[in-house]
Amino acid sequence: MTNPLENPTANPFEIAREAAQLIAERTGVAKHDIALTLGSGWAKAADLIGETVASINAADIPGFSAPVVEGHVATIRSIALPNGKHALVLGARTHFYEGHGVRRVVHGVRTAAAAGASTMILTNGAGGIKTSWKPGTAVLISDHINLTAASPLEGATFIDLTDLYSKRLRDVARSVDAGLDEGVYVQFRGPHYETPAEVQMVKHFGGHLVGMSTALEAIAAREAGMEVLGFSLMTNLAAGIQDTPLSHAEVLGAGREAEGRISALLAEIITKL
Ligand code: 8IG
Repeated sequence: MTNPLENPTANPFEIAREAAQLIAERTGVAKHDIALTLGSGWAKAADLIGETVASINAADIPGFSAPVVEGHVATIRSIALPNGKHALVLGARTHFYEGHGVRRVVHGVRTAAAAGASTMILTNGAGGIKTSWKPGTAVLISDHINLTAASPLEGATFIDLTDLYSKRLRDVARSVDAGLDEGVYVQFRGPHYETPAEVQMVKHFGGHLVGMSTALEAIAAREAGMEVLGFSLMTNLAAGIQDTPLSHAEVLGAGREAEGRISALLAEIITKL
């Protein structure tokens, strides 16, 4: 099945509106307040934050497609939160390295905005550069460096990215866990991990986490007027910081180990939003 976003003359915001309308119909929830993208290690949060109202196969919604990475699920879930709000959990992240273009990468965020969400919570698994962080550490994203050489914005769309990762929301997160550290997330294109030299470059220009998602999505969320909260689960030390090779199995293992703890933390933060 071809994805409507592959048509270069299609309007991606129009497709996001269609997707949001179908989600509203299928879930029976007219407006969602908060949206979450749950990356490696964060999936359990969906079970903890509230009552699942509906679970939809993402591939049935315009513009979405099945995920390619093991450990990712291709469902869109509507969850009723204890405070009466509704959360939309996007379990079908499309990564830039898949090569389908930036429109596909940010479609979930645009759909969430069209569904009414004013808060976007972006989570991921990432490599860490600070040696004080051990695998399994959850880190607040304070800012990003976008090394993809791409942008979700098209044309002369000049968007301010000061305070992109909302200071207000980071403070809310720290009111739940005062020990939460924060760092600058650096998005590489991937899918290869970095060389040790690239990791040293990142370290010198002020990055603390390396990954393959989130920055492009955060930009699209800001364009849509959403407030962004970002979290990385550090699953591994970045290449050359740890002296052993990186493996996807190691990443998945650290995610499984940390999953219960960080998902409970995220669920508690959501009650305060
Ligand atoms: I999980 O070390 C995870 N994702 N680029 N580098 C990059 N992405 C990652 C890493 C990492 N760990």
